[in-house]
Amino acid sequence: MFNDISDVYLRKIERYQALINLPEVNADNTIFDKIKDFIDLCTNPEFQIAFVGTIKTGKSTLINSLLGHNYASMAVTPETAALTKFRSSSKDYVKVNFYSKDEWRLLWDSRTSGADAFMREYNALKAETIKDKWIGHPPIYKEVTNNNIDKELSIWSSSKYPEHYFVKEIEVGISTMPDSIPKQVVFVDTPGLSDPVAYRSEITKQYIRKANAVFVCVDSQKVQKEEIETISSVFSFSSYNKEKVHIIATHWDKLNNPEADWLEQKKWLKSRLVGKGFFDTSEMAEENIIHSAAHIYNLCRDFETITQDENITLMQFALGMKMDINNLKCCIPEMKKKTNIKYIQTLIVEKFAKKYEKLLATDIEMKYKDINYIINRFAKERQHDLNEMITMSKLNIKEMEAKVKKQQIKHDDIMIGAQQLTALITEVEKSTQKRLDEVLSKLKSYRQSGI
Ligand SMILES: Nc1nc2c(ncn2[C@@H]2O[C@H](COP(=O)(O)OP(=O)(O)O)[C@@H](O)[C@H]2O)c(=O)[nH]1
Ligand SMILES: [Mg+2]
Repeated sequence: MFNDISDVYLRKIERYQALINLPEVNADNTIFDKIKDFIDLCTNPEFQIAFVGTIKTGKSTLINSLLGHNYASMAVTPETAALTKFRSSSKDYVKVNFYSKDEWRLLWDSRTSGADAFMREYNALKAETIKDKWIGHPPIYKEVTNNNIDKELSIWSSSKYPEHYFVKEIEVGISTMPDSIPKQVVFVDTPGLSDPVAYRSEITKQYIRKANAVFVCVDSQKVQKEEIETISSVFSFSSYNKEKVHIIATHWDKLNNPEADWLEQKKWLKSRLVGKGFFDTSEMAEENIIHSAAHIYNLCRDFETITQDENITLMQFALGMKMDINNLKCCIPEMKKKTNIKYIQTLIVEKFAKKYEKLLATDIEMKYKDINYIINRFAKERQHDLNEMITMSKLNIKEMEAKVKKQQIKHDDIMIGAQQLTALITEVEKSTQKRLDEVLSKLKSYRQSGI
């Protein structure tokens, strides 16, 4: 009998000990991750537009359309392995951040069974021989001319070069972005969601959670079960704000009969993407499911300098659209319009860029409330557990003595633990409130100075 009871107490004490042990409190990652994200957001208020999707769905091509020049690599084999942020800046620059030793170890250990190709390429490029040089390397900041951004970027992000394995994140400053995109609005090109190195897809997932808007690129030629799964996972990381999710059906020009086929396809997509775990209403789906033909747009934009083959691609498109291909140049404005890129650009400006401060402030407030709620719940749970334990340990102090002694747990320790926990919670609450105040006043000063 006694053994049964003491075992229960022992288990409780072990559980309570785990709860009040400060390093164990630390192990509650959701709280600490959320606080870290919150502090990141507060100290560096950026409005992030993330472009996600499986490999080769046209993320980089779309970003290049929106940025007005082919900065991001779109070559057929190389993929974007490092997360790349593009932002407006007075100077053109490329800043490269490398993995730390610990991050690299996590990445290396997270290779999945599908990582054979990753390993083959890693070995073929003899990446191991330069690993020590780059892991833990301090960030490299390089000012470049606008024309050289793509070259500099490809050194660090293209899988042709072994250096790209060790790059965690690249930031690109662009001096020629339209004025309608403030420098706090950042376009993020992400590595594929189904990367065989789990750590890299995890980075993308984290970004989806953090991003203020997400553009999920799916190839309109193959919108099937797999793509719906990608979209579904994006929604699951965006559950508190489904409106931020936009589905971009890329390669629209490659459909057999783009205009008619797209109507059918959008109808099908809407039927699959409204409801639990997807868009809340069909109006939201209607607005946020968008087609694009970014490659065609970029060819039109660069018409004067494109190759013969690219010219043929444009001609085929014009032919399919029943335009007068004898005078291709005259078809450019109409072709550009069909690509839908202007629509996406306007949507980004009207829906996000013009209101980014307000949207950021709302986001910060929501995250703050969320953290407060979790901390309160956490504190209440712990307090309840502690009170219960204190009462019980007082009542049964004699019976417990032997066990308690054995475990070297004293009532005082528990009380100290409880006090430390309360102090920690108060501290965290104070610091989040202080940060919130700081950020709101920072945002206010941005508004006042008209930045
Ligand atoms: N025809 C056509 N090709 C596209 C379109 N978008 C991307 N591509 C091509 O698809 C390939 C992969 O695009 P990329 O942007 O690198 O894909 P990512 O891996 O998602 O960044 C490239 O060869 C692009 O030229 C599009 O809308 N239409
Ligand atoms: Mg890419």
